[in-house]
Order: sequence, then C-alpha cells, then structure tokens
Amino acid sequence: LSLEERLANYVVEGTKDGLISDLDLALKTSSPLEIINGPLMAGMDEVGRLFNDNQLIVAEVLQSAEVMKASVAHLEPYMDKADTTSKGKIILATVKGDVHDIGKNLVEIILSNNGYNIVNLGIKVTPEQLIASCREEKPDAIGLSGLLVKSAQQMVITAQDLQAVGIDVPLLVGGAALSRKFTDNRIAPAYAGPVLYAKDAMHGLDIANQLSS
Ligand code: B1M
Repeated sequence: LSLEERLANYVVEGTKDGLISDLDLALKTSSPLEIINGPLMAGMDEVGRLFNDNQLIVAEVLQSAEVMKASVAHLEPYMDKADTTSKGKIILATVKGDVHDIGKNLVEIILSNNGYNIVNLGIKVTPEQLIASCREEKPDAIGLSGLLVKSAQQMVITAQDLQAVGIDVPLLVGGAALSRKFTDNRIAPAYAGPVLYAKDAMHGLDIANQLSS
C-alpha cells in the first residue's frame, strides 16, 4: 500500500500499529493539515460510508475516532503557529445532543495556534450553558459545531436563545450537517448578530481573521 493508503487505513481499521512512524514519514513531504485533510479525512469518510452501510458498529467508529485524535495530537506541534498577541476570545461548543468533537477540536487547535484565546465548552452544550459562559467570558465570537442533521436545527434554537438574552457577537457555524444555504436561510434570521458559515477549520480561521481585522 502507498503511504496515503496506509494512513487512511489506520483510521478505517481503527488501529495505531505503525501510525506514528507513517505520520512522521508523511511529514517529510506534506504539512500537518495536508495530512489531516487528505488521507486521514478520506479514511473518516470511508468510516462514515461503512457505518451507514451497517458494516461498522459504533464501537468500531469510536476506535477510528481515537486514531484520528491521536494523529491530530501527534501532528499538532508541527503546525504553523503565529507569534501574535491575542486577536480575540472565541467560545467553541458542539451543540446540544451532539457528541462529535474532532472537527471542533481541530478548529480550536488552528484558532489557538493563530493567536485566538479559545474557551472550549466541549460537547452537548445547551443554550443555557452557552449563555452562562458568554456572560462570564465576554467573547468576541461564538463558534458552534454540529454533525447530525438534528444539530443544524439545534443551531437555530441556540441562535434564538442567544438572541433572546441580547447576545449578538458574531456566530461562526460549521460541521458536516450544515451548509451555507441553511446558515443564511435558517440560522441568520434567528440571530441579531452576523452568522458566518465555515466549511472547514481553515475557512473558520479566515473568517475569524476578517472579523478581528
Ligand atoms: Co457519528 N455520525 N454518530 N460518530 N460519525 C456521522 C456524523 C454520520 C454522518 C455517519 C453516517 O451515518 N454516515 C451520521 C450522521 C447522520 C446524520 O444525522 N446526518 C452519524 C451518526 C448517525 C451517529 C450516531 C447517531 C450513531 C449511533 O449512535 N447510532 C451517534 C450520535 C451520537 C450523538 O452525537 N448524540 C454517532 C456517534 C459517533 C462516534 C461517537 C462513534 C464518533 C464521534 C467521536 C468524536 O467525535 N469524539 C462518530 C464519528 C467519528 C462519525 C464520522 C464517521 C466521522 C466524523 C469526524 O470526526 N470527521 C461521521 C461521518 C463523516 O463525517 N464522514 C459520523 C472528521 C472531522 C475532522 O470532520 O467533524 O466534519 P468534521 O469537521 C470538519 C468540518 O465539518 C468543519 O471543519 C472540519 C474540517 O476541518 N467543522 C467546522 C466542524 N465543526 C466546525 C466548526 C466551525 C468551523 C468548521 O466553526 C465553529
């Protein structure tokens, strides 16, 4: 198998045997984000497909998630880091009812490596928890992540609840269940401040940089 195929396979098979040495090999020719967005994401997509086809069970998908997390943790120190003073504070959360956090945690790594102060509230974050954190932290923006179809709807509810208590800092939204269209047509009308859709973590950084400039 080629190196790319082996990297995707670690994720699909949920195994870490040989993973670190292959990641180090890949780092000789590719950047950490190229490795994540390329073979590792391809592996995750295959896991999603097999799971959808009932060829994998949740426990196996969890093993795959562990491989992805271990890979990101290994690659993190090699990512570009901006040497800047804080560009602003951003609260990140996976919305209520959703446990998927690999994408959100990647967003955290990329934003914090690029000068943002991140408050990561974790998964299954209710609007009430988010509101309490906003009152305490006074963020410059809020980032919501969600991968389930129902999470897109939960983002609308969350936006409404934030608006109801007068919070209007920019809302950055992302995750596989979302689209720009859904964001513009459904989430933005429910919120007083700007609502911006990011298709991936780097796009999220671009948006944050536009907001802070
Ligand atoms: Co779940 N899961 N899962 N799962 N899982 C999906 C999402 C699914 C599409 C798989 C499938 O059926 N094909 C499907 C959703 C169906 C739907 O609603 N449309 C699904 C399902 C059904 C479920 C359960 C309901 C299964 C069950 O229990 N029967 C259950 C739900 C539990 C819950 O949330 N209440 C469940 C559970 C799990 C695991 C726990 C086993 C595990 C998650 C582990 C973890 O996250 N700690 C898991 C996994 C791993 C997946 C897949 C295979 C991979 C997700 C992932 O980590 N991708 C996924 C299928 C898939 O996506 N191909 C699937 C890699 C990650 C880097 O990408 O998170 O998309 P992603 O992030 C991207 C962008 O979306 C974006 O940037 C990242 C890239 O740079 N982004 C943002 C994300 N958030 C952002 C925020 C931003 C900006 C950009 O700004 C704030």
